[in-house]
Amino acid sequence: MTLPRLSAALFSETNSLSVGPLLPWRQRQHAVSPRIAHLGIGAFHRAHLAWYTDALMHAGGDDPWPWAIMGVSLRSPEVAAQLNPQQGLYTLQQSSASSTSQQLIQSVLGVLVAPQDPAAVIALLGARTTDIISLTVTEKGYCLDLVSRQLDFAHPDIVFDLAHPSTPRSAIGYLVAGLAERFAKGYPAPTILCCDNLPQNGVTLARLVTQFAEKLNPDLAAWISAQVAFPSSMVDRIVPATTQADIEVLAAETGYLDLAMVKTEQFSQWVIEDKFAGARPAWEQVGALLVQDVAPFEHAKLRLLNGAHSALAYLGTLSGYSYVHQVVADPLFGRYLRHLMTQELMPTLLVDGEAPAGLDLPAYIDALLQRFANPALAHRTMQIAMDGSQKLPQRLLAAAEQRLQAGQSVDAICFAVAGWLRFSMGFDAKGDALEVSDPLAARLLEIRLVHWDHIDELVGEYLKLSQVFAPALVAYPQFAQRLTYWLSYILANGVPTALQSLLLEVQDYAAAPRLATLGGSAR
Ligand code: CS2
Repeated sequence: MTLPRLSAALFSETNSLSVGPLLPWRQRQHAVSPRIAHLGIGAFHRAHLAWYTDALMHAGGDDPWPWAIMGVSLRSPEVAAQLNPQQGLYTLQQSSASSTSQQLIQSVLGVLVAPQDPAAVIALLGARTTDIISLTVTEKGYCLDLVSRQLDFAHPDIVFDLAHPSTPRSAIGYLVAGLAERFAKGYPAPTILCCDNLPQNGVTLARLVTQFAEKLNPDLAAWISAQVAFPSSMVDRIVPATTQADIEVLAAETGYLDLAMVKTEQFSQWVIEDKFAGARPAWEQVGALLVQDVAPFEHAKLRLLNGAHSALAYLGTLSGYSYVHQVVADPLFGRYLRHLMTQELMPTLLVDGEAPAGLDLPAYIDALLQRFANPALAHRTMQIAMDGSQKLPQRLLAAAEQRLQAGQSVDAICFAVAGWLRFSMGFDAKGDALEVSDPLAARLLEIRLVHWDHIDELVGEYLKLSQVFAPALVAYPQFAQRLTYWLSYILANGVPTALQSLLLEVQDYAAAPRLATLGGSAR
C-alpha cells in the first residue's frame, strides 16, 4: 500500500494522525510572510532553531504574525524536494536509549533553492519583513581562513561572487547582496544569527561580511558595521543524518510518508548573545539562554563535545566502528575520551583555575559521554569525520597551542590529530578505501603519496598546511615530535594497540604528581 505524503491537506483528510494538530495560523488561507530567513536548511537547523521556534509558536497561542521561517538551500535542490510538497511540515523524532517520541514541526514555510532562483533569495534577505537571517552552512561554508580568521579572498566562490554580486554562490555573497538591497531602500538593518560551530561565530561572521562588502561599496560596509547585529551563539544538539530506513520506520508508525523527517536526541542547548538589531522571538521562553557573553559556553562545547567527537570519529573509524555509541562502549576508547577531556581539554577552559560561572565541567563531561552512548541515534562516525581540516583548529588545535604555551603535555590531543592524518590517507587498517570528504582531501593525499616513506618529512609537510596548523602552534617543537611519535605508532600497530600504549604513558604521567603529593604529606 502506498502511504500518503505528509502535507497540510492530510490533516483535513484524516483525523487519525498521531502528530498535530495544525496551528491556527497554518489553517488560515492567507499567506504568511517569513520573519526568519535561514541559509543552509539541513537536518541540524530543522532539529534546532526551527524546533525552538515551533515550540514558541505552540506556547504563544494564535500569533497573528508568527515567526515563520523560509529556508534557503545554497546548493542542492534535495531539501526543497523533501519539504516543499509538505508545505514545510516535517516530523521531529527524539530518541533516548529507552524511548522515542515524534512531533510535527510547523515553523518552516518552505525552501528556496539559491542556484535555481538567486533573485528570489536576495529578495527574501532584502525584504523589510525579514527580521532575522540565520545560518547553518557548516564550517567550510564561510570561506574563512581558520588561522588568520579573515575572509579567504582566494576562495573560488568569493572570487566568483565579487565578480557576480547579483548571482552569488557563497553564503557571504548572498548576505551582502541582501544587505545591499536593504541599504539601497533605506530599510532597517536585520540581525544575522550564525548557528555554526565556529568560535566567536557572530564576531567572525561580521568580519567576513564587512570585508566582502568593503570590496563592493565602502558605504554599505560602514552601514553593516554600524547597524547590522551579529550575535554569537552556541548551538548544541546531536542530529544524525536521516536514513531511508528511518523514514520507513516512521511511515510504519504514523501511516504517512515524511521525506523531510529529522531524528535527534532529547537534549538540546542554545546560548545566544542578547544583541539583536530589531525584534526577536522570545526563544528564552522555550529553553534558550540569552546571555551577555557566549564565549565560555562556546569554548566548552567546541573543545569538549566537538573535540571529543572528532577524536572518536577518526580513531573509531580506523578501529572498525561505524557508530559513535559503539566507539564509546569500547572501554579503551571510554578511558581515552575521558582522559582527553578531563586532563587535556578541560584545563584549557579554566580561568585562574576555576570553571567559568554557570559551568560544571566534570558534570558536562559525564553528560557528554552519556549522550554519545545513546544507541538509538545511530550516529555514524563518518558523518563527523567530514571536513576535518575545517574542524580541528577550533576543536583541538587551539587547546594544544594553549597547553604548549603553558608547558603542558599534549599527547592525547596529538593522538587524535594523528588519527585525523591517518584517516586522511584514505584507507583503513585492512587496506580498504575510506572516503575522505574534506576541502583539503586532494592535498592531504598528495602529501601522503610523495612523502610516504619518511615519517618526519611526512609530518613536516602536513604541518605546512597553514590553514589548519597555526604557525604559532608549529613553532613548539614538541607538537611535531608528539604528533610524529603517535602517527608512526598508529601506522605501525593500528589504533587500538597505539591507544593502549598512550593510556599507559599518560597514566604514569597523571600518577606522578599524585605520588609526589602523598610523599609530601607523609613528611
Ligand atoms: C559533530 C557536530 O558532525 C560533527 O562534526 O561534532 O555536528 C555535533 O554533533 C554537534 O555540534 C552537536 O551539537
